[in-house]
Amino acid sequence: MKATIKPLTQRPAWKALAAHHKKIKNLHLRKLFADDPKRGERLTIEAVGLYLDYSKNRITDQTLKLLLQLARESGLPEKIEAMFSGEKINVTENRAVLHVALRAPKGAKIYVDGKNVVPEVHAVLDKLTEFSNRVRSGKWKGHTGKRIRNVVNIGIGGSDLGPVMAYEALKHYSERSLTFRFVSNVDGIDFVEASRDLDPAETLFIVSSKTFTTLETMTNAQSARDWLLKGLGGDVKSVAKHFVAVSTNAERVSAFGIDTANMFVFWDWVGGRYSMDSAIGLSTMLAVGPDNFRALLKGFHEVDEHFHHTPFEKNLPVLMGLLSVWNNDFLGAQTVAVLPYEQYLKRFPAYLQQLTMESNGKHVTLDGKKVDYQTGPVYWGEPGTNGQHSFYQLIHQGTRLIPCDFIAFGNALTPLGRHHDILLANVFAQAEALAFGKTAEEVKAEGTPDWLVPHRVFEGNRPSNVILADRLTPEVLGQLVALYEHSVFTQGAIWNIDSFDQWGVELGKVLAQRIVPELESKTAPRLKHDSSTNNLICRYRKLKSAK
Ligand code: G6Q
Repeated sequence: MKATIKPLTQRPAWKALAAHHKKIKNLHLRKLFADDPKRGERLTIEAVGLYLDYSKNRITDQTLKLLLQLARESGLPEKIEAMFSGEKINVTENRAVLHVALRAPKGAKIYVDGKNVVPEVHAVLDKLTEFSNRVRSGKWKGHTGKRIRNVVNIGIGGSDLGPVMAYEALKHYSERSLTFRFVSNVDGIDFVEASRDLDPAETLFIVSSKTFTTLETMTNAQSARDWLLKGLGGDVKSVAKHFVAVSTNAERVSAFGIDTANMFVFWDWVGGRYSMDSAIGLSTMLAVGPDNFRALLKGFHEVDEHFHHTPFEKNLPVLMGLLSVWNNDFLGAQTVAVLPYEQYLKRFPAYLQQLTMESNGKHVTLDGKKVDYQTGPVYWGEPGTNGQHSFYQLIHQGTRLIPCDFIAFGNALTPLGRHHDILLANVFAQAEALAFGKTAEEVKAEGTPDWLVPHRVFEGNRPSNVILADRLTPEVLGQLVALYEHSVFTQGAIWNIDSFDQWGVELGKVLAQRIVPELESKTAPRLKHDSSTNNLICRYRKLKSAK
């Protein structure tokens, strides 16, 4: 397969897209819609309960045809098959990429190195279920015999962003008598604030770390251990009742003092940013209960099946990925705004930042050649309508092209007067205004003086997707996350990059470790960095000793 795939810019479809872009680059969405009155119905897909309206993208039928051809020429069908069949597609780490196995139904068979991993996945799910039920029902007691009322997840990156996002997204379904906190930053304030009003006797810490070596997490876990022991009179036996671990590293978990009977495992074929549906989701399961957690997995699986088996022209993640490639590589968009019109999804953009940018922020192809095209765009966003009163100005009238993904729901989880209609009116209005803008003639017709007209003109022709679902259920959350996971996969496949490694993150982990002893040493260290770093270290040492 590898040998037959040409470098991206030499693929016939890429060349055809470049020529096609020259022809249509000045075409306005106003004209595209005027010429095709059914466009807004035609360029839509509905699958697994998600509705995608992609008609407000700057594309024609020919663009779509060429993008689909590009997917085939890029080996996307074969790459999808390779992922689902457990091939080691994360080449730089020589690992399979099997988050899809985490949500496969019990009877499924997915092999890694000749071993079906699905039974293990379900064994862990059952163990998580049993544990969650014990905590939620009060059967699991803390060291002093009190039941657990507070759960603190300690983790960072992939071991934090998914749990935080899912907790916020599914708060409506959560057990309100339990308090959930998430500690990630090594800035001590994160732990101090998260623990300040908690009773250690009622607090359970989940130390979530795939490697169990991450400096931030280990530092926070140690402080949590000290805090607990201080609060419970120093009895080290209390640790077993108040700490559980989620990790792939039993040795380290045990060295920390956590009973490995209270350890929930996952595997090296689960990438950190793809792990919220593994045991890393323990805090989610504790919050919303095992049934809702399984509904979340069901939603993921539905989109996995859809991605795996649906022809590309009707395939939601494939189309979203291809449109993103078009906007990024041909229209020159450098960012994508993700704008959920659903307050519960307030952490969804932050979650997607890691998923998209850690996955596709790569500068070389799978075979190590520097790319001569743009790869992953910057993802960012805020929930609507708040963003409308701040950065939307730039999206409407600035000089940059910012494609937007609007996400909205037909029904509010807790309806309140007219709120939901007003919320949804804003989504539709924003997408409409971005696409069609307001011409000088229209502005003049409103009686605007000539000098003011240019300021009030909206060029329009700003692309957007609208994703609509019925309501934010655990199942729909799973669908949305899987939608973006596979869109990221599609983009990475076209760019021919490794979407599953993160050497940039690894670098950060090593660098800080080198400097810590230089900051802590009692005597002046012999510094061998550049003059700026040396100087900053000296200045910091002076600042802290002056205290
Ligand atoms: C995710 C990354 C990274 C990772 C964190 C935490 O894909 O690998 O964000 O999740 O660095 O790592 P640990 O879970 O090993 O502590």
